Amino acid sequence: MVLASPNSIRSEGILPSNELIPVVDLTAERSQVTKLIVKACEEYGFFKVINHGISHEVISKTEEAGFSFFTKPVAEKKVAAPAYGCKNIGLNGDMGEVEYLLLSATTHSISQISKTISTDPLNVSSTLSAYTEAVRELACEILELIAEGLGVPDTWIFSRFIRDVDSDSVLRLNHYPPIINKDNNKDMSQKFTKVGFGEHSDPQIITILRSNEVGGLQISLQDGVWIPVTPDPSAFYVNVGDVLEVMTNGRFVSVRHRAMTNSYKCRMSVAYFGAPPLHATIVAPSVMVTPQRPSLFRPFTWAEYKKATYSLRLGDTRIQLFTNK
Ligand code: GA4
Repeated sequence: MVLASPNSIRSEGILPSNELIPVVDLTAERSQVTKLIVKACEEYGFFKVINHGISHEVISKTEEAGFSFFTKPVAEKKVAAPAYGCKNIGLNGDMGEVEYLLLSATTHSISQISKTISTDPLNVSSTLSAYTEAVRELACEILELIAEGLGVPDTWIFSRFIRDVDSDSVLRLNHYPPIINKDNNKDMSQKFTKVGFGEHSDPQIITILRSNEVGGLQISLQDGVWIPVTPDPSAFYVNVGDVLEVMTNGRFVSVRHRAMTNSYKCRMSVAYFGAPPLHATIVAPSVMVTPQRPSLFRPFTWAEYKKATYSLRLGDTRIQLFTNK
């Protein structure tokens, strides 16, 4: 496959549908749920969750807060920098057709940032806090189901990190403005699709993602083959992050994904990245290490991993830096 330019993607190498993506109904029978989640994490590092129990009100208020911020004039949005960013991703020159709010997922940080993003900061702060608490709880529930499904005796082994008061979890709102097709020719829409957020895996433990009804997210199964994820505003999508790959001793895969822009409509996504505290040591529980599956990674702290992440480019793989010799 030859790409016309790094930012414009042709349809080759993109599978037409996402019927492959596993759907987990959290109200189904528990042992079925744990099995399905483990299988999805092993095969894709990605799945969709329905009947998650998070109220429509919490979700829609967060979407409203996001849109009312992103539709402000640029000069007003810049007041929220460095939480607000436009096009620049990370510290090493990565760029994308995206603007975002990136904040630490703590009540204090949310309330501070709310003062710079809204004229009704108390309202925005309580909206974003309620959303963060709800998705954190969902992440914990999923991580406990995972531990159970893997047969780890301490079922809080993964969720404890993100329940910790010192958890380094973050919340990100991404806004992908449309790439306007001046010819207004729908057949040409592929040509006007650009990379909103380039290919990468998430460094943390787990990501809980949701978007409005506009598509753009794609996951990578094998090199060069991308699967578009059909948007479902009533569901959440779950990504396995690098830390969970390490803590399952490579049994789960951290999914590589990217977000493309839409020619006509704004996409907004909200992602909660569940992370350990900076001082926490990342190591697979002993049941994950067997003679058939010897320990793949050396122990390291989340601070070390985060430092490596920010010293590299967005699309780089960092996990290899932490393998056992
Ligand atoms: C990808 C996942 C999260 O959005 C993020 C991103 C972070 C950033 O935008 O500051 C990174 C990126 C993400 C991975 C590699 C580094 C760090 C940009 C970048 C080039 C907040 C995260 O934790 O890692």
